[in-house]
Amino acid sequence: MRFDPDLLDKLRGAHHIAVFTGAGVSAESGIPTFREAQTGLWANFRAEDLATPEAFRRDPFTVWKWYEWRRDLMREVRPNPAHLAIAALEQRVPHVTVITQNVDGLHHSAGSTDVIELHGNIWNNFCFHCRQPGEPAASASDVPPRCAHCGGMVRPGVVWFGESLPAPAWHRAAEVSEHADVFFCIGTSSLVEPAASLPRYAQSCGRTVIQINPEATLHDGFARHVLRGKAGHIVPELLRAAWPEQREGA
Ligand code: BJW
Ligand code: ZN
Repeated sequence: MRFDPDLLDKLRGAHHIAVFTGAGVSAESGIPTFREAQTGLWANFRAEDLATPEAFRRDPFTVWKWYEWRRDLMREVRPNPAHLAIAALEQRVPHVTVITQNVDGLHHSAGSTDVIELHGNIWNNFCFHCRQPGEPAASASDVPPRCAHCGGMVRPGVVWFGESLPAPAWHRAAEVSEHADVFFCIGTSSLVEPAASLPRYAQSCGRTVIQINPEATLHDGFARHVLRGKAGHIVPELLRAAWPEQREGA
């Protein structure tokens, strides 16, 4: 694959790179994305029946079972070449910040050291009633466990529709988007706000936005460079093209 020489120069000269990721980055690890018509996590459900506080209030058992099913799916998955290449950027660029919408923890597993989780982490739990952290999800249970403090039901540690994003994570993501020299936007449909506003914001602050996705998205218009294809192929290729002298994984 041939890349624009301006893009390669920009990467080599960057002091700080932001990498904004969505479900597409984990697709090649075997985790279904959300919105693909046949195979997506919501192919047979409506998001509002599973990923809202109202859904949990109405039917905590179904919501909990859906998250336990997803945790089972994720227990065996490994980071793919896209996660690994993003982590390897840290050997080439002084500062790399991953801003992820994903809840699977795979950027950490791949070795990225500065990861902002905008939508939480599926392996954490907290009390739906008093918000005290619960036991992390080590072993599966069919029903939501009870909170040790107040007896309320424990829920997964993710951000549902209608809930605010964790304030420290959101403020830091905005700050990084404002200042990073290069802003990658990888594997997200860019439909969910407020996260989807970050590429727009980075572009309005004069940052170089690079979009990587096999499909067209709403944010292609904000990108200086649109690279069409799978993240697991394009991200490692891009690193090899920008830093040909450095070995893979180093
Ligand atoms: C590949 C690939 C490969 C495939 N390589 N690419 C206007 C302004 C502000 C807010 C709103 C608004 N209108 C509505 C709202 C509210 C709402 C919202 O955005 N709704 C939209 C549906 C319109 N937002 C919220 O409620 C947020 N909170 C909020 O706004 O707080 C303020 C507030 C408070 C009180 C009242 C009202 C407002 C919270 C949003 C939380 C989202 N949570 C979820 C679930 C997390 C838990 C869980 O995992 O179960 O987060 S929803 C789901 O979507 C998940 C994802 O992180 C998120 C984004 O999805 P993503 O990653 O983009 O995945 P897909 O499947 O959509 O796309 C995959 C992409 O990958 C595709 O493009 C493929 O082509 C590509 N791909 N293979 C590279 N190999
Ligand atoms: Zn509690």
